[in-house]
Amino acid sequence: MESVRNRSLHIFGALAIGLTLAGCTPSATTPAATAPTDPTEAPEPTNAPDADSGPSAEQLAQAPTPQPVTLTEGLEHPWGLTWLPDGTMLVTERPGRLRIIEDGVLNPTPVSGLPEVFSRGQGGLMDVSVHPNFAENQWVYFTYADGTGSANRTQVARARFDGSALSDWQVIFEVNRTKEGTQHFGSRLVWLPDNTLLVSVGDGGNPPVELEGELIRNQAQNLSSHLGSLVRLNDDGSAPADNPFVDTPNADPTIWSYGHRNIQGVAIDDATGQVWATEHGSRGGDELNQIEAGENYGWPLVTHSREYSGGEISSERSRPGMVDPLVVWTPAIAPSGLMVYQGDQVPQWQGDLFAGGLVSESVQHIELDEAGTVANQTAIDIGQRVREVNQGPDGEIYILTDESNGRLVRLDAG
Ligand SMILES: [Ca+2]
Repeated sequence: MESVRNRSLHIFGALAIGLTLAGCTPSATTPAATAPTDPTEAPEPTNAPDADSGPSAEQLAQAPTPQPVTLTEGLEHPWGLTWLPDGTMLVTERPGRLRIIEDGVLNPTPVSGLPEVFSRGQGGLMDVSVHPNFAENQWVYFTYADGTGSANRTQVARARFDGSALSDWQVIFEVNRTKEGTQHFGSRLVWLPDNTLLVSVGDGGNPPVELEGELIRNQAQNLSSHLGSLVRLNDDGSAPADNPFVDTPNADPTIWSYGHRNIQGVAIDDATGQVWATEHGSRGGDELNQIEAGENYGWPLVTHSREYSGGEISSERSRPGMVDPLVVWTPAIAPSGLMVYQGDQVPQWQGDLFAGGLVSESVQHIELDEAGTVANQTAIDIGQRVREVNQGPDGEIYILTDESNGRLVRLDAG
């Protein structure tokens, strides 16, 4: 089963290039563009039990219906979620706290040892991720906004965690441009199998925010700028020697892909090695992308989204040499948090994507067919803004809701 998916996804990579060159738009070829994003309009699950006879065992086995179960609350705008090798959860809160959850119980005392972060608007403490070799080195990694309202940037730091406190805080990466305002910091952290680290960085903000005499969003096409990119780092923050632009004049060697507006969902399929990312559009035009090293994802030259005022950002939806999204969400779901299901509990979900939505207050369950195209998309109503979706070491799906009284929710196969 996995080997079939493996092959089909690799084949799809070639097909996707063909589609790009042919100028096909994903909104015309996938059901995503018409999928309802308002949770009140979510359709009945296609496997809804028949009222008279009830579902057969076979029907239930084919398509379980995900059910959200709240485990705990009292988290202030929780943002990122990770696990220590012993199963303990670590959760960030955007104002700048790290919290511990053990056996579903929130420890009332925040972890000590974090610096002050720039916590305004979309900025603050964002993602957290445990080093793959945590048992040997005790490193925990963070992304956060640093600076002031007139000059701020996304940073990555690591610190050693002894189970109750952080020490030896080290800033290992900072975005090489400062910006004003409180928008578009990114920022997710995901480890690749070779123990390099992917970090998403936002484009810096909406008009009228400018940098170097033009709209700051244009930085997403500037290979010397981290803004609007996905960077790949060694675990000490240095640039891996096999990054795609290490030999490109004037390009920053940490950049892995670019032309992104603001990625807040990144996931890797361990079975195939495929990296996936969701990014916010402006008004509509949110995207799901298959990420490949060295590729340009178009922003702001090519986009399905419009200015918040309604005007065009670009007349172009696709361009040769730029990668088209696999899914476009219009109206916007405001995607944040992404995972590839790799658990044992529900074999039918293997390789499926689960994408959180802030505005949609839902999790989008995206099923891929054997050819790697989107076969079906279902909105799972959560009823609160969804910031993070992540798979636990127990194979379960966990969700954080972006509220002042935010929740940890588990998605059970009902
Ligand atoms: Ca794009």
